Amino acid sequence: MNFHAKLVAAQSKKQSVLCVGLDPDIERLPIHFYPELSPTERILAFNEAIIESTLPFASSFKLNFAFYERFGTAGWDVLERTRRLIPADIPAIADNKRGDIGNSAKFYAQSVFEVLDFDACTVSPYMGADSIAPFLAYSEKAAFVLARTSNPGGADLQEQKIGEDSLYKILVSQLAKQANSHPGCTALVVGATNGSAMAEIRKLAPDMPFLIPGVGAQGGDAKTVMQATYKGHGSIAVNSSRSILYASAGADFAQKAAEEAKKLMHSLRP
Ligand code: OMP
Repeated sequence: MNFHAKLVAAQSKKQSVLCVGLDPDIERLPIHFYPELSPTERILAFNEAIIESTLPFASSFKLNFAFYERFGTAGWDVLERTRRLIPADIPAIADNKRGDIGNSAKFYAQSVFEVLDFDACTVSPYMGADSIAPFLAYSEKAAFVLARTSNPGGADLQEQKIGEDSLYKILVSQLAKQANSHPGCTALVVGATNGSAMAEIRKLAPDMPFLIPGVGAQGGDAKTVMQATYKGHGSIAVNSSRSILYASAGADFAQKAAEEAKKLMHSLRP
């Protein structure tokens, strides 16, 4: 089953577009949670508890590699082990924001899709079509290309005008055209913090799946996201990390994470 079919199936089953972000920050883990373990083993135990408690409400999970790579080899090991904790019928998205010449990108794609066995990953479009192509060569997987990001600096380049249009719109139009030759594989990252950009992108790419981060800690609004982008099961995966992971710093963190995930799931219904 390819990534998109898996996402559609998981979202239909759970009636949820929520993507739980596994971005574990060791400084924010509950202080009394396995204090005897090493930092990376604590992270693994934390992830296990979060996956278990939020699974009824999550139709995908996303791992941002920064939170693992910072620990070197031990962090990479926990990244691999965390990925394996995600059930086979739930899409696992690697947030690694790759982008390089084709000859190098093909090995990044091999690493994330074959070795780590993620279902999708994030890709930076700055180096152009040949830097994205190696990811699209995997017909069972998907590449989420950064279109209009949620951060304040997202405007610096993405909103620059080239002729009449801003750079992000030119990018999305080009990707939407080529998406037909890779159905379900080409997807977009669209930040939740900019309502008009979300709506513009959906107009230009009516059929492409969006990964939408920025709800929760970054202030994006669930209702605006749904109105601007939702087009049925598999059309969007809305990520939130900190608002769920750190809903409580106490012994009840997993229960509070589940409550927060459930609340967010309900607010993300059409
Ligand atoms: P929270 O702000 O804690 O919910 O985390 C958001 C997650 O989405 C982090 O892993 C970010 O790195 C990621 N992200 C954004 O916040 N904004 C973007 O525009 C793109 C991403 C991403 O590619 O996932």
